Amino acid sequence: LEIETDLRRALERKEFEVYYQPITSLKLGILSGFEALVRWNHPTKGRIQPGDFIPICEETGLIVPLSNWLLKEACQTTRSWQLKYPEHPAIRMSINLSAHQFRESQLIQEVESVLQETGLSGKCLKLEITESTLIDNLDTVTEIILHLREKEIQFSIDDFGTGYSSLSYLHRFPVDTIKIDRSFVSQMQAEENSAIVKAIVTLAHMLNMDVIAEGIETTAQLAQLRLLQCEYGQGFFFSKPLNKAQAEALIASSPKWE
Ligand code: G
Ligand code: G
Ligand code: MN
Ligand code: NA
Repeated sequence: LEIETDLRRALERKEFEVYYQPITSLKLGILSGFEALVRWNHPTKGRIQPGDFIPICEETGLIVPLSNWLLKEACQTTRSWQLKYPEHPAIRMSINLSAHQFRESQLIQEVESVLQETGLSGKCLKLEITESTLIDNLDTVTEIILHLREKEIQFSIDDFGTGYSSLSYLHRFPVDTIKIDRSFVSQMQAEENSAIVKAIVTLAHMLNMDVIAEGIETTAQLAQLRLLQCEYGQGFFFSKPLNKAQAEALIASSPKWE
Protein backbone atom coordinates (compact mmCIF):
# COMPACT_ATOMS: atom_id res chain seq x y z
CA LEU A 1 0.00 0.00 0.00
CA GLU A 2 1.35 3.37 -1.02
CA ILE A 3 -0.29 5.10 1.92
CA GLU A 4 1.34 2.69 4.36
CA THR A 5 4.81 3.55 3.04
CA ASP A 6 3.85 7.21 3.19
CA LEU A 7 2.70 6.86 6.80
CA ARG A 8 5.94 5.22 7.90
CA ARG A 9 7.89 8.04 6.28
CA ALA A 10 5.56 10.65 7.76
CA LEU A 11 6.50 9.66 11.29
CA GLU A 12 10.20 10.13 10.56
CA ARG A 13 9.64 13.38 8.69
CA LYS A 14 7.39 14.86 11.36
CA GLU A 15 4.45 15.42 9.04
CA PHE A 16 1.91 14.93 11.82
CA GLU A 17 0.49 17.84 13.74
CA VAL A 18 -1.61 17.96 16.87
CA TYR A 19 -4.76 20.06 16.86
CA TYR A 20 -6.54 20.97 20.08
CA GLN A 21 -10.31 21.27 20.41
CA PRO A 22 -11.53 23.22 23.45
CA ILE A 23 -13.73 21.52 26.06
CA THR A 24 -15.91 24.03 27.90
CA SER A 25 -17.53 23.87 31.32
CA LEU A 26 -21.24 24.40 30.58
CA LYS A 27 -21.95 25.52 34.12
CA LEU A 28 -19.20 28.14 34.30
CA GLY A 29 -18.99 28.90 30.59
CA ILE A 30 -15.20 28.73 30.68
CA LEU A 31 -12.52 26.67 29.02
CA SER A 32 -11.65 23.56 31.01
CA GLY A 33 -9.32 21.70 28.66
CA PHE A 34 -8.73 20.34 25.18
CA GLU A 35 -8.98 17.14 23.17
CA ALA A 36 -5.83 16.42 21.15
CA LEU A 37 -6.62 15.39 17.57
CA VAL A 38 -3.99 14.35 15.07
CA ARG A 39 -3.69 15.79 11.53
CA TRP A 40 -1.40 14.70 8.70
CA ASN A 41 0.22 17.40 6.59
CA HIS A 42 1.06 15.31 3.54
CA PRO A 43 3.81 16.86 1.35
CA THR A 44 1.81 16.55 -1.89
CA LYS A 45 -1.76 15.68 -0.87
CA GLY A 46 -2.15 18.43 1.71
CA ARG A 47 -3.94 18.09 5.04
CA ILE A 48 -5.37 14.61 5.61
CA GLN A 49 -8.01 14.02 8.30
CA PRO A 50 -7.66 11.15 10.79
CA GLY A 51 -10.67 9.29 9.40
CA ASP A 52 -8.62 8.72 6.25
CA PHE A 53 -5.48 7.35 7.90
CA ILE A 54 -6.18 6.24 11.50
CA PRO A 55 -7.91 3.05 10.27
CA ILE A 56 -4.80 2.18 8.21
CA CYS A 57 -2.60 2.93 11.21
CA GLU A 58 -4.77 0.55 13.23
CA GLU A 59 -4.49 -2.24 10.65
CA THR A 60 -0.73 -1.91 10.32
CA GLY A 61 0.11 -1.33 13.97
CA LEU A 62 1.55 2.10 13.10
CA ILE A 63 -1.00 3.48 15.55
CA VAL A 64 1.29 2.61 18.44
CA PRO A 65 4.30 4.77 17.46
CA LEU A 66 1.95 7.50 16.20
CA SER A 67 0.03 7.55 19.49
CA ASN A 68 3.21 7.54 21.52
CA TRP A 69 4.46 10.54 19.59
CA LEU A 70 1.13 12.33 20.03
CA LEU A 71 0.97 11.58 23.75
CA LYS A 72 4.37 13.09 24.32
CA GLU A 73 3.73 16.10 22.10
CA ALA A 74 0.37 16.91 23.73
CA CYS A 75 1.71 16.47 27.28
CA GLN A 76 4.73 18.61 26.52
CA THR A 77 2.50 21.32 25.08
CA THR A 78 0.15 21.21 28.08
CA ARG A 79 3.05 21.52 30.48
CA SER A 80 4.51 24.46 28.55
CA TRP A 81 1.12 26.24 28.71
CA GLN A 82 0.94 25.67 32.47
CA LEU A 83 4.37 27.17 32.96
CA LYS A 84 3.59 30.12 30.71
CA TYR A 85 0.09 30.75 32.10
CA PRO A 86 0.32 29.85 35.80
CA GLU A 87 -3.08 31.50 36.36
CA HIS A 88 -4.52 28.51 34.43
CA PRO A 89 -2.90 25.60 36.25
CA ALA A 90 -5.79 23.14 35.95
CA ILE A 91 -5.89 22.80 32.19
CA ARG A 92 -6.58 19.20 31.25
CA MET A 93 -5.58 17.40 28.04
CA SER A 94 -7.70 14.55 26.65
CA ILE A 95 -6.05 12.02 24.36
CA ASN A 96 -7.61 9.22 22.30
CA LEU A 97 -6.31 5.70 22.85
CA SER A 98 -6.74 2.86 20.38
CA ALA A 99 -7.34 -0.80 21.23
CA HIS A 100 -3.85 -1.67 19.95
CA GLN A 101 -2.26 0.30 22.74
CA PHE A 102 -3.86 -1.96 25.31
CA ARG A 103 -2.87 -5.15 23.51
CA GLU A 104 0.57 -4.67 22.11
CA SER A 105 2.28 -1.81 23.76
CA GLN A 106 3.71 -1.02 27.13
CA LEU A 107 0.98 1.51 27.72
CA ILE A 108 1.52 1.96 31.45
CA GLN A 109 5.27 2.45 31.12
CA GLU A 110 4.78 4.73 28.13
CA VAL A 111 2.34 7.01 29.95
CA GLU A 112 4.37 7.06 33.15
CA SER A 113 7.59 7.93 31.37
CA VAL A 114 5.92 10.71 29.36
CA LEU A 115 4.57 12.26 32.58
CA GLN A 116 8.00 12.04 34.13
CA GLU A 117 9.83 13.47 31.10
CA THR A 118 7.41 16.34 30.59
CA GLY A 119 6.73 17.10 34.26
CA LEU A 120 2.97 17.02 33.65
CA SER A 121 0.84 15.90 36.60
CA GLY A 122 -1.37 12.84 36.00
CA LYS A 123 -4.45 14.81 37.08
CA CYS A 124 -4.03 17.02 34.01
CA LEU A 125 -4.29 14.03 31.68
CA LYS A 126 -7.46 12.31 30.55
CA LEU A 127 -7.48 9.27 28.29
CA GLU A 128 -10.41 8.52 25.95
CA ILE A 129 -11.38 4.95 25.16
CA THR A 130 -14.22 3.78 22.94
CA GLU A 131 -16.90 1.42 24.19
CA SER A 132 -15.76 -1.34 21.88
CA THR A 133 -12.14 -1.15 23.06
CA LEU A 134 -13.41 -1.49 26.60
CA ILE A 135 -15.80 -4.34 26.00
CA ASP A 136 -13.56 -6.38 23.71
CA ASN A 137 -10.80 -6.37 26.32
CA LEU A 138 -12.70 -5.73 29.52
CA ASP A 139 -10.33 -7.42 31.99
CA THR A 140 -7.02 -6.17 30.56
CA VAL A 141 -8.31 -2.65 30.00
CA THR A 142 -9.84 -2.46 33.48
CA GLU A 143 -6.57 -3.55 35.02
CA ILE A 144 -4.59 -0.93 33.09
CA ILE A 145 -7.10 1.81 33.93
CA LEU A 146 -6.99 0.98 37.63
CA HIS A 147 -3.21 1.13 37.57
CA LEU A 148 -3.08 4.50 35.78
CA ARG A 149 -5.73 5.94 38.08
CA GLU A 150 -3.23 5.66 40.91
CA LYS A 151 -1.43 8.49 39.11
CA GLU A 152 -4.69 10.49 39.15
CA ILE A 153 -5.09 10.09 35.40
CA GLN A 154 -8.76 10.25 34.39
CA PHE A 155 -10.63 8.22 31.78
CA SER A 156 -13.58 8.85 29.47
CA ILE A 157 -15.68 6.60 27.28
CA ASP A 158 -15.61 8.16 23.81
CA ASP A 159 -18.45 8.11 21.25
CA PHE A 160 -20.81 6.77 23.88
CA GLY A 161 -24.00 5.28 22.48
CA THR A 162 -22.57 4.21 19.12
CA GLY A 163 -21.02 0.94 20.24
CA TYR A 164 -22.85 -2.20 21.10
CA SER A 165 -22.36 -1.94 24.83
CA SER A 166 -25.25 -2.88 26.98
CA LEU A 167 -26.03 -0.39 29.71
CA SER A 168 -25.54 -3.18 32.21
CA TYR A 169 -21.79 -2.93 31.54
CA LEU A 170 -21.49 0.70 32.37
CA HIS A 171 -21.12 0.42 36.13
CA ARG A 172 -18.20 -1.95 35.59
CA PHE A 173 -16.16 0.63 33.70
CA PRO A 174 -13.86 2.50 36.10
CA VAL A 175 -14.17 5.77 34.20
CA ASP A 176 -14.82 9.36 35.25
CA THR A 177 -16.61 10.67 32.20
CA ILE A 178 -18.95 9.69 29.39
CA LYS A 179 -18.69 11.54 26.08
CA ILE A 180 -22.08 11.50 24.36
CA ASP A 181 -21.55 10.96 20.66
CA ARG A 182 -22.35 13.88 18.41
CA SER A 183 -24.89 11.83 16.42
CA PHE A 184 -27.25 12.14 19.42
CA VAL A 185 -26.46 15.78 20.08
CA SER A 186 -26.97 16.77 16.44
CA GLN A 187 -30.48 15.33 16.47
CA MET A 188 -31.59 16.57 19.86
CA GLN A 189 -34.51 18.52 18.45
CA ALA A 190 -36.18 15.18 17.82
CA GLU A 191 -38.07 14.15 20.94
CA GLU A 192 -36.72 10.60 21.07
CA ASN A 193 -33.10 11.74 20.75
CA SER A 194 -33.37 14.26 23.52
CA ALA A 195 -34.89 11.47 25.62
CA ILE A 196 -31.82 9.33 24.91
CA VAL A 197 -29.44 12.15 25.84
CA LYS A 198 -31.41 12.75 29.02
CA ALA A 199 -31.27 9.06 29.92
CA ILE A 200 -27.50 8.92 29.34
CA VAL A 201 -26.85 12.01 31.46
CA THR A 202 -29.10 10.73 34.26
CA LEU A 203 -27.46 7.32 34.26
CA ALA A 204 -23.96 8.82 34.23
CA HIS A 205 -24.78 11.00 37.22
CA MET A 206 -26.21 8.05 39.13
CA LEU A 207 -22.90 6.28 38.55
CA ASN A 208 -20.95 9.36 39.70
CA MET A 209 -19.65 10.05 36.22
CA ASP A 210 -19.72 13.40 34.51
CA VAL A 211 -20.72 14.02 30.92
CA ILE A 212 -19.19 15.76 27.91
CA ALA A 213 -21.57 16.41 25.02
CA GLU A 214 -19.74 16.24 21.69
CA GLY A 215 -20.60 18.09 18.52
CA ILE A 216 -22.52 21.03 20.01
CA GLU A 217 -23.23 23.36 17.10
CA THR A 218 -26.25 25.47 18.13
CA THR A 219 -27.48 27.57 21.03
CA ALA A 220 -30.60 25.39 21.16
CA GLN A 221 -28.49 22.26 21.77
CA LEU A 222 -26.45 24.12 24.37
CA ALA A 223 -29.59 25.29 26.21
CA GLN A 224 -31.03 21.77 26.30
CA LEU A 225 -27.76 20.29 27.57
CA ARG A 226 -27.49 22.94 30.28
CA LEU A 227 -31.03 22.08 31.42
CA LEU A 228 -29.99 18.44 31.68
CA GLN A 229 -27.00 19.52 33.83
CA CYS A 230 -24.48 18.10 31.40
CA GLU A 231 -21.11 19.24 32.77
CA TYR A 232 -19.01 19.86 29.67
CA GLY A 233 -19.39 20.59 25.99
CA GLN A 234 -17.28 20.34 22.88
CA GLY A 235 -18.16 21.31 19.33
CA PHE A 236 -18.09 23.91 16.61
CA PHE A 237 -20.42 26.17 18.65
CA PHE A 238 -17.46 26.79 20.95
CA SER A 239 -14.58 26.14 18.59
CA LYS A 240 -13.21 23.91 15.87
CA PRO A 241 -9.98 22.06 16.64
CA LEU A 242 -7.21 24.69 16.80
CA ASN A 243 -3.54 24.54 15.98
CA LYS A 244 -1.10 24.97 18.83
CA ALA A 245 -0.68 28.73 18.44
CA GLN A 246 -4.44 29.30 18.23
CA ALA A 247 -5.08 27.14 21.29
CA GLU A 248 -2.46 29.03 23.23
CA ALA A 249 -4.04 32.36 22.23
CA LEU A 250 -7.36 31.07 23.55
CA ILE A 251 -5.82 30.24 26.92
CA ALA A 252 -4.14 33.64 27.07
CA SER A 253 -7.50 35.36 26.56
CA SER A 254 -9.55 33.08 28.85
CA PRO A 255 -10.76 34.03 32.31
CA LYS A 256 -8.92 32.46 35.21
CA TRP A 257 -9.85 28.93 36.32
CA GLU A 258 -11.63 28.48 39.63
O1 G B 1 -10.36 15.23 14.32
P1 G B 1 -11.42 14.46 13.77
O2 G B 1 -10.73 15.26 13.03
O3 G B 1 -11.76 14.22 12.37
O4 G B 1 -11.10 12.97 14.29
C1 G B 1 -11.74 11.88 13.68
C2 G B 1 -11.56 10.67 14.51
O5 G B 1 -10.17 10.30 14.62
C3 G B 1 -12.11 10.83 15.91
O6 G B 1 -12.87 9.69 16.19
C4 G B 1 -10.88 10.87 16.76
O7 G B 1 -11.12 10.24 18.00
C5 G B 1 -9.87 10.06 15.97
N1 G B 1 -8.52 10.53 16.29
C6 G B 1 -8.04 11.76 16.14
N2 G B 1 -6.78 11.84 16.63
C7 G B 1 -6.49 10.61 17.11
C8 G B 1 -5.36 10.04 17.74
O8 G B 1 -4.34 10.70 17.97
N3 G B 1 -5.41 8.73 18.11
C9 G B 1 -6.52 7.97 17.87
N4 G B 1 -6.49 6.70 18.25
N5 G B 1 -7.61 8.46 17.26
C10 G B 1 -7.60 9.77 16.90
O1 G C 1 -14.55 10.58 18.00
P1 G C 1 -13.79 11.76 18.43
O2 G C 1 -14.66 12.39 19.53
O3 G C 1 -12.57 11.67 19.11
O4 G C 1 -14.01 12.85 17.37
C1 G C 1 -13.71 14.13 17.42
C2 G C 1 -14.07 14.58 16.03
O5 G C 1 -15.29 15.34 16.03
C3 G C 1 -13.05 15.43 15.38
O6 G C 1 -12.95 15.01 14.08
C4 G C 1 -13.64 16.81 15.40
O7 G C 1 -13.14 17.61 14.35
C5 G C 1 -15.12 16.50 15.24
N1 G C 1 -16.01 17.53 15.76
C6 G C 1 -15.84 18.25 16.87
N2 G C 1 -16.86 19.11 17.08
C7 G C 1 -17.72 18.93 16.05
C8 G C 1 -18.98 19.53 15.71
O8 G C 1 -19.51 20.41 16.37
N3 G C 1 -19.57 19.07 14.59
C9 G C 1 -19.03 18.11 13.81
N4 G C 1 -19.66 17.74 12.71
N5 G C 1 -17.85 17.53 14.09
C10 G C 1 -17.19 17.93 15.22
MN1 MN D 1 -12.31 11.52 21.18
NA1 NA E 1 -15.97 11.00 20.19
